[in-house]
Amino acid sequence: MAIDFTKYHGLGNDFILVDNRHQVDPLITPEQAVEWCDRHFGIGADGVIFALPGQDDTDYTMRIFNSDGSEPEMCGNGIRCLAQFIADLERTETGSARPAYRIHTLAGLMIPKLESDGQITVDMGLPRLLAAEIPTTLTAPDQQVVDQPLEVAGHSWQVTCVSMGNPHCITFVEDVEAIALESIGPKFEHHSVFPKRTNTEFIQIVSRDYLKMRVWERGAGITLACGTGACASLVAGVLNDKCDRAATVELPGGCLHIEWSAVDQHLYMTGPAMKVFSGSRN
Ligand code: ZDP
Repeated sequence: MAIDFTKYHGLGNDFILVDNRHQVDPLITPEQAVEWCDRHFGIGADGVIFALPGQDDTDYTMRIFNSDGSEPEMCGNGIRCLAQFIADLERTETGSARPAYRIHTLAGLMIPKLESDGQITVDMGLPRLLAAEIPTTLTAPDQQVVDQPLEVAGHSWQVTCVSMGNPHCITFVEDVEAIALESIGPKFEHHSVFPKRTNTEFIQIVSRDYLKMRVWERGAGITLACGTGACASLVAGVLNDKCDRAATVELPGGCLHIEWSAVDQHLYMTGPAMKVFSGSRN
């Protein structure tokens, strides 16, 4: 049976969106997701995202398969794409779309809001900072990992770990362009101190409200942007007193605005989500 899909991207972090609103199980398997994501033999994407029926008082549920078939808890650029996808579906079906959605994810409740300028702001909830919550064995389960040494590829890196529902390991560097991401990224991802593997961000502090970031994603490799990674990196910057609670994060695919609210301690991420094309695939 052919399955309809639509491709979206958030700053070049690209996803295949599937309308799964009438069934609680994803319409394709993780193995099929690997094939669909292949850039030469498939459709090409960093992941496949399903818009599923809501649960626990939410409008919809989001699930995502990475391009290697693993399932992350959350996806920041992906949830903006999901919100735009649902709004586009609702507009086609009823002529109008709601301004905000309550989305259930494996990382808890997320609330994307469609702004009048076309951008999408997502309430990404609270960051988790304890080692057990990342998870990492770098320190005791009830301690935070802030500016701690980690030996990777014969070099000692100072790392800070933050979970946005999914794990992130952040390192501040003088020059992000000088990092050999393709060779060093997998060594962080698969390091034995990260039992669920980790996303890895290298951050250059340009000023207290402007960060440059390059990312190696768990299960997807080098991507042009990572929303949860941008949020985690801003939190790491604040914990290390390197940046303010609101900043622009520049990624290879463009900029996100990230704010760690002093009022509710939630992360708010603002950025675009663009439709690329629709198709169907067996
Ligand atoms: O945690 C993981 O396994 C990530 N690969 C999930 C995807 C994160 C994403 N890039 C984001 O924007 O947060 C989609």
